[in-house]
Amino acid sequence: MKLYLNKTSPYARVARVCALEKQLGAKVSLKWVDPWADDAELLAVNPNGKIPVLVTEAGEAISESLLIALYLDGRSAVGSLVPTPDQANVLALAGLGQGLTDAAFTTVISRKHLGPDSDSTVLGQRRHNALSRCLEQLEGLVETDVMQAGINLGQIVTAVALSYMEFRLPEVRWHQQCPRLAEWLAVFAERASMKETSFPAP
Ligand SMILES: N[C@@H](CCC(=O)N[C@@H](CS)C(=O)NCC(=O)O)C(=O)O
Repeated sequence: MKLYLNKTSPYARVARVCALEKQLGAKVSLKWVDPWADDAELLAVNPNGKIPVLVTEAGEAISESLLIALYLDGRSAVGSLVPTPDQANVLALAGLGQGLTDAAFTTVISRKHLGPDSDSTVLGQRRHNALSRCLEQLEGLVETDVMQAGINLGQIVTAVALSYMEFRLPEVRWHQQCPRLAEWLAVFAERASMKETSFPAP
């Protein structure tokens, strides 16, 4: 299998953490690409031009981080990342974490391409409000089974989203607003899969 990725994409990091947690690291070769450079090889496997993309051994190109995660989950016998009977809780948490990533990533990209004023547009305000609401809900979930049980996809997506905010939006002081979540992330970030895929120093 071949994973197209870069070092700063939260979506690509989710795919990579899943591969490592499923002990598939040796079976997934990493193809580093710049998704913003219209790389011909990337466009050949994903006309959408985005990472991550996982090309399977049979040559099927799967895009979208959560779909890649589900595919990888079925590729090894190591404990499922979407375990039953908690499937619904895990998927709900994964959706919440993905929403946080989307709001954070779009904020970063809008600032970069449209300038800092993009924060005060209607869409910028909506992103800001979405970030606050997602963080508040996650803070309320910290003590629940889905956050505390053995590793699952929801935890991975959430941890990567929070870590991405530390990396790209350090001015959002979510650690103070969400102390239990900050503690939870500190423990989760000690996992080998998280350390191996850490974002570069800003
Ligand atoms: N929903 C997608 C989002 C993927 C995405 O937006 N990737 C970014 C990098 S973080 C990208 O490749 N952007 C390039 C572009 O938008 O042209 C997923 O979950 O994989």
